[in-house]
Amino acid sequence: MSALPAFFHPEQLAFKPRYEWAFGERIDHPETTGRAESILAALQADPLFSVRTPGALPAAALQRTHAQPLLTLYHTATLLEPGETFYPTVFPKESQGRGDPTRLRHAGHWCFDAGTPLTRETLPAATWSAACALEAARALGRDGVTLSYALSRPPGHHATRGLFGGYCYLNNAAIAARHLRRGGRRVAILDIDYHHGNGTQSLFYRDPNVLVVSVHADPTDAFPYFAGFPDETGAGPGQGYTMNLVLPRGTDGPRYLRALDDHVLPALRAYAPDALVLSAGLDTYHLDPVGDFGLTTEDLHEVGARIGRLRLPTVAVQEGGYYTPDLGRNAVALLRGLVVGQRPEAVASS
Ligand code: OKP
Ligand code: ZN
Repeated sequence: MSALPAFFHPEQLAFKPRYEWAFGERIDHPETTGRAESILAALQADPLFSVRTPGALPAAALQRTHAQPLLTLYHTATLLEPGETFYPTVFPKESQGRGDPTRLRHAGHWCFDAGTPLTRETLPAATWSAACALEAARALGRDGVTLSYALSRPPGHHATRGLFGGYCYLNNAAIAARHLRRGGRRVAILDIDYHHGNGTQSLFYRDPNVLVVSVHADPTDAFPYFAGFPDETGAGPGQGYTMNLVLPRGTDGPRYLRALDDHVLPALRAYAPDALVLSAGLDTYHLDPVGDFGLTTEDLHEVGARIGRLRLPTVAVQEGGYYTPDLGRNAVALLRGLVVGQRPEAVASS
C-alpha cells in the first residue's frame, strides 16, 4: 500500500519551554522537543510513513481561526531576547478590552494559565505546527489518501479563538477542520487526549457543521477545570453538536474501549460526517507523567482500529503525550491501528 503522509518541520524544535508553574511549584516543562524527536524517529524507522515538510501556513488560515490581538501578542513575544521566557502573572477577568497586545505584560488578557510560556521562538514553532495540520488536511483525498498525520508540536486543542493556555497557542486541529469544511463538507472532530479540548469545543460550539466529541478525564479534578462537563452540548444552531464524555481517574484500556463503543463511535456514525479530524493525544498512556489513565500501547492500537473502522477520511493531529521514551511507538501504534481499521486487508505486514 502507498505510504501514509506525515508532516513535520524542524523549526518546531526551536521552541524549548524549560519550566512551568504548577500550583506555585516551578516544574520541568513536560512539552519538550524530545516528544517530537521521539515520534519523528519512530515514523522514520517505519516504511509505512513518508515524512514531509509542510508548506508555509497562509495568514488567512490563521486569521479564520484566531483573533488578531492574540496573533499580535505572539508577534510581540518574538521581540524577546534569546533565552528569555515570559509568563503572564495577571489574568484580567473583567478586562473590558483594556489589554494592549503590543505590551507583553498585558499577555494575561489572552491567556488562562501559567503553564504556557512565550519566547521569541513560540510563534514560528506554533505556526509550523499548525502548517503541519493544514497540510495533512490538504493531503486527504490526493492519490487516494484516506489517512494523514500531523506531527504538531506545540499542541493546539486548548487554544481558543482569542486565548492561549494548556501548552497550546494555535488550534491545529481546528485549522485542519476549517479547511475540510470548505466546499460544504460535514466534519467531525474526535479528541482522545487525556485532557478536554476546550479550545476546539469553544471554536465550534455554535456550529452544526462541525461535530466536536471529546473523551477525557473529569474536569472537576483535571485540567482545564473549567470546561468539558457532560452538560456542555453546544449552543444556538450548534445545540446537540458538542459531546463530552468524562471518564474516571485510573480508567484502563477495557473501560476506555467500552466508552468508545457505547457512546463515542455511535455518535460519530449518527452524524455521518464526510471527514474526521482526530486530536490524537497520547497522554492516556499508563506511564504518562501528566495523565492518570491506564492504556497500554496495545490499547492505543485498538483505539485506532476502532476509529479506523468508521472508514472516514481522517487527519490525525498530534496533541499531548508526555512519556517521551514510549511516545514514538505509541504514535505508531495508534496510526497503524487506524490503518488496519480502515483497510483490514491491506496492512498485516507492511
Ligand atoms: C496539554 B494537553 C498542573 C498544570 C496543568 C496543564 C496540562 C496541559 C495539557 N500541573 N497542566 O492537553 O496534553
Ligand atoms: Zn493532554
